[in-house]
Amino acid sequence: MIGIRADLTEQDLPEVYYSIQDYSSSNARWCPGCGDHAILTAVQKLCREKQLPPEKTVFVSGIGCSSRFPHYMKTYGFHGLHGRAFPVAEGVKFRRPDLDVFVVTGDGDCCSIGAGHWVHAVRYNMYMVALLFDNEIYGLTKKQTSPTSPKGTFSNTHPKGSVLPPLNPIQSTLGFANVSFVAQTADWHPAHLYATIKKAHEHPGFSFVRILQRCPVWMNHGFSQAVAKDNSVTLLDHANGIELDPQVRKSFKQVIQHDPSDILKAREYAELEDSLPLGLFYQNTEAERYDEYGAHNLHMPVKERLSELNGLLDRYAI
Ligand SMILES: Cc1ncc(C[n+]2csc(CCOP(=O)(O)OP(=O)(O)O)c2C)c(N)n1
Ligand code: SF4
Ligand SMILES: [Mg+2]
Repeated sequence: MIGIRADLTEQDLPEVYYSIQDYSSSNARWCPGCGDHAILTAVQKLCREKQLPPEKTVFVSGIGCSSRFPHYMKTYGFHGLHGRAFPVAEGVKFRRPDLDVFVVTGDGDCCSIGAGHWVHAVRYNMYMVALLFDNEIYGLTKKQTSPTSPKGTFSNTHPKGSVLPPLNPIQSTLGFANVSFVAQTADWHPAHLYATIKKAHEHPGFSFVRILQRCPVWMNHGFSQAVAKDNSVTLLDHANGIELDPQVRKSFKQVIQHDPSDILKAREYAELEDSLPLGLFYQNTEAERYDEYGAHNLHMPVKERLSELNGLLDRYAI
């Protein structure tokens, strides 16, 4: 018979240390050279550095190559419906504010079919990290034009080249109500990628991170200029911005000092086209958070909760 040792206290339990293996599930099935691999590595590293308990961490995604992400994390996960990652994540956070919630979404998933949810996820400002893997194409379904595809992109839906100007996810997010954190990074800058995700995770609210992500299979020209030429990327730097090792900061040839509390300047820099801006565009830690309203009755006794619910329902009786 197994008995419970009454003399043992919490201090007597062995200390748990989570290693990268504790966060890695099966081998990722993305193509060789896909930027998603680098993002997975950065996220697993963050989980280890922060020692996030895997049973208290949730990755929610929609549908797409990027949305396969939860399968490769040994945490909780929800691989949902195309464009619907945000409402699922909001439901999780609303009732379980103790969980660390991450959303993984693609440019099609977020900016096309899921665009309505994107607007309100920003406005709700619930405490979670949203990672937009932007490869400027529909990857999983083999090359259709996405809302972020550059004008003139040849694809299965536009064999003669796409005709509309692309949507800029940073510019759009900076225009949504109650926006509180907007950053941009790139899969080919591992130190910047890691530091950005870390800053996003520390933000008390909804942090939106657009990650420029290479898809060498269907978008092999994507970001090639920026990868090849140092002057195609500009670092937005500031003491309150993304924290970088001085050696890493030095590797950026073009640097602009940008105070992330200045939303007007942030909108201006979001429009930079010749040189892709990487860094923290905007942060406001004081914005209203909707998840705080969901947690108000969590510790209420069941009887009290039921009577409150009945009272509410009575108000709507016809
Ligand atoms: C309701 C619905 N419409 C269309 C699809 C087909 N579909 C699956 S993934 C996808 C686009 C994925 O592109 P993106 O979100 O950019 O992700 P990526 O594969 O590039 O990472 C589409 C149109 C679907 N699964 N469900
Ligand atoms: S198709 Fe593109 S986005 Fe999808 S796994 Fe392959 S390289 Fe990555
Ligand atoms: Mg895509």
